[in-house]
Amino acid sequence: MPDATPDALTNGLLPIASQFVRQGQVTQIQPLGNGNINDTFLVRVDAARTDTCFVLQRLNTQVFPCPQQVMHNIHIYTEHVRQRLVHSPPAESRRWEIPRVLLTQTGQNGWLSPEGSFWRALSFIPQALTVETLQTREQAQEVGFGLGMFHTLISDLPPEQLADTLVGFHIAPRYLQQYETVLAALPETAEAQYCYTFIAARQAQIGVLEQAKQRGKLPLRSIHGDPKVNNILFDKATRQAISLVDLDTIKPGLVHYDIGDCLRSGCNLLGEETDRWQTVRFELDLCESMLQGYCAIANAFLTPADYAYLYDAIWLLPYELGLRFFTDYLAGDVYFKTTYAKHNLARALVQFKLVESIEAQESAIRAIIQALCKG
Ligand code: GN1
Ligand code: MG
Repeated sequence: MPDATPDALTNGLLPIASQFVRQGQVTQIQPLGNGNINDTFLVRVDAARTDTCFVLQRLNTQVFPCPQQVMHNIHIYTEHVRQRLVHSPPAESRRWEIPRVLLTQTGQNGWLSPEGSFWRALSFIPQALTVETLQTREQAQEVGFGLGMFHTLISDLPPEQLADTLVGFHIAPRYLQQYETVLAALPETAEAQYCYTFIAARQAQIGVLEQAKQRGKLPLRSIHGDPKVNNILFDKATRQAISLVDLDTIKPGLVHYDIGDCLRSGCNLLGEETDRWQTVRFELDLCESMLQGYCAIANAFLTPADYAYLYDAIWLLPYELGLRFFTDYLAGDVYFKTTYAKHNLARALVQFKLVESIEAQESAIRAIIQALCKG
């Protein structure tokens, strides 16, 4: 939607937002965040002279073909965590928030528009902020702790209770197969050649986590699927992590997908949207703090085998995402939203630079993991 002003964009949304309002009137609708898949808005409602907000989202049904399964998983997750926080909260007590699904006026958990779009609403968590990139070790430690808290709270949620809402998500070898089917369209630019060579040189390693899963070394667990740093909410006053939002990809998987994804997004000071891809690097000190924060709480359920594959996860997830972005660039930008012609190519280059930086610091990263494993 490149040429739509925020107003033009949101005006047509009033009838949709109103489906989720039981009391009061919608006073404002603004775009919220910058997700690559769904469309997200903040809706302000004036009810009985108090101002309240909620989050309105259109689920991308090209990506999530069964919205009801997504809602089912969110329901299972939120109910499980609510119970768990009451009956067996983690030792460390702190503010921890779970978004609530808001129902329509007719009591449904979503609304299907006449054109076939699926809309749903979630409660807005107040007194919170998000960041696009991390700058300090304290923030990194909090992000790690937040992911660890999220995993701990669902560590006793059997993954069989969750539907597979996005088949093949984070199954890295499948992304390689998809890439191979679009390769015929490889443009002869230096950047595309760099990506092609980069992928080819490493593709033998792409199955590292899936093989460990198949051999029974790494168990399927309930996971988040998309814990990028901007999905962590920090308390405005204490700056502690208080929630992990964007719950659409909660499903069975390996915690390694989450750990790798969180580190690849958090340990890159320039962020994944930078156009200065040549200078992207993986920050070792942020990596250390994030893993320390994570293990401080996740140590309770992590096994020695989990630790043994942490480096592979840190290496694989940026490689996988670079591959996904590059494939989408070659396929004509059919999956990730873009705002300019070579956007997905630029994003791929950023991820591949991170991988290079991780490889160059492999022994230092392994030493950090080793120290945590013993600690
Ligand atoms: C997508 O939409 P967003 O930004 O929350 C993608 C993630 C990627 C991320 C990269 C369902 O997430 O896997 O890591 O972009 N989500 C899906 O920014 O594919
Ligand atoms: Mg997401």
